[in-house]
Amino acid sequence: MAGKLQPEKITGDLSARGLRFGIAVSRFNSFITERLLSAAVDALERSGAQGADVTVIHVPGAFELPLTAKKMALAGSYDALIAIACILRGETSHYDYVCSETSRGLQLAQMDTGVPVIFCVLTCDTLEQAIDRAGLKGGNKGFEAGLAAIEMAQLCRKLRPRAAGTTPAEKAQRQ
Ligand code: INI
Repeated sequence: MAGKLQPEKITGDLSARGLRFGIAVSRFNSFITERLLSAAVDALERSGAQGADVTVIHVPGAFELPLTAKKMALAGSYDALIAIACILRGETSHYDYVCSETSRGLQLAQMDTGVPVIFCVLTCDTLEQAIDRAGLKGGNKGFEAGLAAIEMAQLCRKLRPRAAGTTPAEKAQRQ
């Protein structure tokens, strides 16, 4: 008979107490990015993060986020990182290069280091679209990023490699 098996479920809870977070934020389009930053810090604080456990680093633009995130991850001081920027489409193809390299670089940073890097990068056609996502109609993507950082930090703690000799297969072999 099917349907009896109860799978083990692993989830990251939303308590930030005792966790350390790094936030890299772009100065470009700071009217938007500072609002995203405030909301991200608000989410961490309301979930129990202490002031000393949150570090904010400002960078010139979105394109500088991947290297900054990777260096922060390699420092070993953070359970999760948040990368914040706002990229607005202009008249040339510059937007496409900045978007693709920023997203690719941030994904590489988390895959190379194993430290979660939350993608809080708005990619918008208009300033109005960005404003909507930084505290107006579309909520605030910074707050969502703060919660995602906590969840991923908690999840990654639970997914740490087991010590040698303690996997279920190894235990079964000894019996
Ligand atoms: N950086 C942004 O964060 N947002 C933008 O909209 C943007 N535009 O449109 O040019 C932008 N450009 C700067 C870029 O991120 C780098 O800082 C710059 O090229 C220096 O490397």
